Amino acid sequence: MSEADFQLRADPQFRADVLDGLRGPRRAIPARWFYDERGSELFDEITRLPEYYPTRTETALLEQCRGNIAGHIKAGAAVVEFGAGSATKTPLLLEAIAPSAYVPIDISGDYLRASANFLQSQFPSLNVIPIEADFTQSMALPSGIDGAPRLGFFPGSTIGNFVPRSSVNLLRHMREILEEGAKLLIGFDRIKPVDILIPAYDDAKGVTAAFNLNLLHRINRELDGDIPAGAFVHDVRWNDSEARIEMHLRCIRDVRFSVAGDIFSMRDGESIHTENSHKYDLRSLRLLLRAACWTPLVDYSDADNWFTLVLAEAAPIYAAP
Ligand code: AVI
Repeated sequence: MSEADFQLRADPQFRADVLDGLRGPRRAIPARWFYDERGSELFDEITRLPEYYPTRTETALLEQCRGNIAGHIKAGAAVVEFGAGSATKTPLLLEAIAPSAYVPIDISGDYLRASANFLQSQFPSLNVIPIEADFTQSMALPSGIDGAPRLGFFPGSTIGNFVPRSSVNLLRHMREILEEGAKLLIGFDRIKPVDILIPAYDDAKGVTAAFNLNLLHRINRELDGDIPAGAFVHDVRWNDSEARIEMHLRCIRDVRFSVAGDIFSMRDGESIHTENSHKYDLRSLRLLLRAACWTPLVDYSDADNWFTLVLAEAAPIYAAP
């Protein structure tokens, strides 16, 4: 492929994030770049692994508490999902709420349309309005839901993939999109023993390792790189002071490689930080919501306190002492 061809094919933001991330003294690449087609397939496989408890715990919890959640939601509400809907969790909520409309928002058009078509087939009379957009950026909701009470839905503990300052910014932004008086149903993964957390991100079959290493293959393919993926291993750490799981790609020998024409070298033992997954206790997750002007109304946790769903309200901002 010529230099010109590869410049055309590469996403300029991906290129900038990778080059900046590899240059720094603490190398790091944003986790959102995991999700090319192969990465999304591998993530899907992760959610079904025995070690990866969040998906099944949140689904069971939603099944259990959805009747109670529905009791807090006004009739005729529109459900606005941040991300394309899952084939299991979203129907549970839609059945319980019986909303007037369902608005999934996702940056990946193909994935969004496939998921919206599936949900429309499950709920033929529901007004499904998919929006292809990056919900971290400024955007407007469709006029078709003007005047309807709004329920935002952000499951999956995806909020944990943002560092605290970014998660507060994102939650504030969601409040602006949904507007005052809206509610938000959001999933948080809880702090738990390290011997449960580490295997959830370092499974016996090596699916999470493949998910992490896929990032190097994506860089090589899309950014004309020659990173020797075999010289890197999947490395999972619990960072106790930040209350988060970290994923890294650690070199097991000295390497020198090029990406998009730039040359990089790394020493044996150095790593690229590829993901954070923050875990919360009840107080810290409530504080995070309050910091973003969301008032927690009710929370629901499973019997082991492994996962919590919170229903919060975008209350008016009063002067406070
Ligand atoms: C998408 N997100 C909530 C997952 C998590 O648990 O942080 C991503 C993931 N990374 C490795 N396994 C799962």
